[in-house]
Amino acid sequence: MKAPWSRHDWNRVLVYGLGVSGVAAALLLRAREVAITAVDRRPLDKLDLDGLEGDPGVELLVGGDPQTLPGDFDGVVLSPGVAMDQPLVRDARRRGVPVISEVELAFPFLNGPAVAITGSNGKSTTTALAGAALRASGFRVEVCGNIGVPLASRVEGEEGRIFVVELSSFQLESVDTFRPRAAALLNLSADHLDRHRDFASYQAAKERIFARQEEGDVAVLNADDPRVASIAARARRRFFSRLRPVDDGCYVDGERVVEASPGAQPIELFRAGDLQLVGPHNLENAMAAALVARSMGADSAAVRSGLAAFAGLPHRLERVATIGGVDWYNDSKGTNPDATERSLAGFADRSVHLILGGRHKGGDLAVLRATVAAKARRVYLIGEAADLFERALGGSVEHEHSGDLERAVAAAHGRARPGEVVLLSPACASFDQYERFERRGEHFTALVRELGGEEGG
Ligand code: UMA
Repeated sequence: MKAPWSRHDWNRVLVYGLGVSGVAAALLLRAREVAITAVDRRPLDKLDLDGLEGDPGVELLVGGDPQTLPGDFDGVVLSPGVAMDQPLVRDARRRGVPVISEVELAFPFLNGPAVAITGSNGKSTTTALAGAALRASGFRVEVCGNIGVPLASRVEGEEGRIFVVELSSFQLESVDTFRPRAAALLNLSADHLDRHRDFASYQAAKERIFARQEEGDVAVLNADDPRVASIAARARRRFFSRLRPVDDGCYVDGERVVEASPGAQPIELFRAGDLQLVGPHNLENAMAAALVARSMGADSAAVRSGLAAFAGLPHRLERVATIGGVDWYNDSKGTNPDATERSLAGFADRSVHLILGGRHKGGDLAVLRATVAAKARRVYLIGEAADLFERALGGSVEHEHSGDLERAVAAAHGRARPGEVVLLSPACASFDQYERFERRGEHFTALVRELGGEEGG
């Protein structure tokens, strides 16, 4: 029997990009008997198609980016990595063919409410924290989206699950009806400016997370980030702040994180010391996650225990070893200057041997200068962006050109003294030397482990 096709009356769809989200979108469509043409610039032997290649309802066009829409289609489903200015996408829009993201495709099929988290930094950690807090409160939860699990791949399953979805600007660019019951925008700083035209269009993509919310929904906003705090929303706006009390939301009061709601007594939600995660940015992430969970009815004690039990995600300020009194941290997911600055904030002044560099994504690297000069004892430059960083840091800190991670790790090992820290937080994408940031982080971890020492937490 044909499965219900609730929103679109589509019979023929082009799926652009065959990474994990394109394959999940294609499988969702095929389960509903929609004919698809699947496009990817990579050759067949480089793709993992999960059985799609043997399906007569799937036409494969691989090994290049077509310049025009190859036929008549009811819609185009975009993978996040495919830019809206690709010629095929432009052609589809010119012809009036709807172009939607994989998240938008999946949304009408969800059999439970969605909550969503975006921001320039901290969104994966916050998504995982919100999932942990909701789970501790007894909800069944699917943690998915940009964190690595396409939303389309989680559609099948029991009813009543809460979908906790991390969304990137790439995914938000082409959502239309997606309506999260609670949505958080954590912070805004320059990122992906190689893909978005300018900061304004990057911010506009991020704000789409709130566009379809209704009055009973909740918009969670960072009161300490002026660009975020001033965003208007139809939903109830709840704020989090490290710096001052808020009327509706949560804030830091000494060691305590307090939740305030209009017409109710403030309550203690958790304590900063409950968290296993370190750094001021993680306190913000935990507050945002708590508000998202509370919006869905999570109990305050369960929120506290869920947040406290969470030990962190790999590649995000992950302590991988202590060797001769030196702590080694893998922060390979620190792929823009703001992320690196946040990670540095948690360390003592002049204690960090910082490995920086990779592929620059646009934006001003000099924003890092003051923090790097304050926190770093020495910088080890790697990858394509090494010269850009050298100019951006302007001689404010000792540095060397290491070229790659092997040499950077060896050099830092030779120089770091007990009590100091070696931190890979490159402020750049990995694609000049690695397939993805996880590979870079794994390589770093392997190199560090070869040096010996006790394992980290
Ligand atoms: N492709 C083309 N033509 C193009 C561009 C890409 O054919 O013009 C093809 C590539 O050859 C490749 C496929 O499209 O085969 C890749 O698609 P994709 O880059 O969208 O990757 P997916 O495997 O589908 O992973 C995506 C997200 N990737 C990106 O946003 C770049 C993953 O986020 C996400 O976890 C996954 O969907 C599940 O939702 C990664 C990421 O780097 C972690 N995100 C960025 C970030 O966090 O900063 C936004």
